[in-house]
Amino acid sequence: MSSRRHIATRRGSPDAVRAPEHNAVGRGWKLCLFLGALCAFPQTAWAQLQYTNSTDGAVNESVTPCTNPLVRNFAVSQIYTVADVNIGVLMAHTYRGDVRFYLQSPAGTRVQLINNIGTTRNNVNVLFDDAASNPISSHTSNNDSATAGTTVPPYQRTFRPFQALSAFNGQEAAGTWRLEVCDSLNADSGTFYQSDLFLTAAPASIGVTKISSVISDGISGTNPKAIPGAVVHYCITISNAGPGTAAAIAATDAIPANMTYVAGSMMSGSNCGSAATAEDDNAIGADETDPIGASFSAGTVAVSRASLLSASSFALVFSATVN
Ligand SMILES: [Ca+2]
Ligand SMILES: [Ca+2]
Ligand SMILES: [Ca+2]
Ligand SMILES: [Ca+2]
Repeated sequence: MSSRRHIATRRGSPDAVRAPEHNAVGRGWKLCLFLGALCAFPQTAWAQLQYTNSTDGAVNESVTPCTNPLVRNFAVSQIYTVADVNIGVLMAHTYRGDVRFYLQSPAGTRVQLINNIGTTRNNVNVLFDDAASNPISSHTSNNDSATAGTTVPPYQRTFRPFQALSAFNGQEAAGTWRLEVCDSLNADSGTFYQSDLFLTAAPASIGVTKISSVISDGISGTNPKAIPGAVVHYCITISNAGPGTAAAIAATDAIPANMTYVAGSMMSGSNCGSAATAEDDNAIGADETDPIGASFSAGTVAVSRASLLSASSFALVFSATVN
């Protein structure tokens, strides 16, 4: 197949009307993007997601010393980039000065939330938030409310944690987030009741471009035209400008009536020039998620990818002939 590129038509997204048409073939094409599915999660807003663990557990220096803490996990299955983290903890304890909490991200980053604060004061009913007015070190004069019947959120008080939760910002959310609760001093004990992890998802910003070029017409070797029988090469590039990771990307492109898709012509890659990974025409098998999937059915090319990091892109190329 010739690599000569006669005319390159760059087309806008998603309605393909920003750039003028430069050849007759391009005019017949529409880039049809189902935007609702193009970036299914997260959407364009800064969304806050809540994960709750309410499995009660005893906390004391015998059962949960800081060498063997009580562990409460939060399973995050969605794919997105973390922009902000808050966490609330509800527990009863007869001597808050015994207590330490740590939060660990799927990437292994650890942040200590409380470090033996409050001496003889009772219980913890606190939302930890970097944006709070006061640090947790100032929580020394009040007993918090915490019984098996206490409803949270909202949490009774809000403090900045012992270490900043911003250490997690920019990390990927998916995986297991781990809260550790421990008792570091003899005497006095308590019960963990509930924790709520609040993760703010950074949105993704998806862009699409489509390029076409007539690569052969069976007559002219140097200046092929879009005449019947001519082969036209197409490339769809999907990019994510961020700031967050995009998930569940799916785009479709309908082949117009005056064109015929060339069976088995799809290839994927990081850009139009390097797209060399064969994509079969069906929509089944491991090749659909490795990580780029593509298929042709009922006159429509479909391309998909489970996730796309910020500031990255991928491409699908294919061919069609003029009827
Ligand atoms: Ca104790
Ligand atoms: Ca396929
Ligand atoms: Ca396949
Ligand atoms: Ca593939």
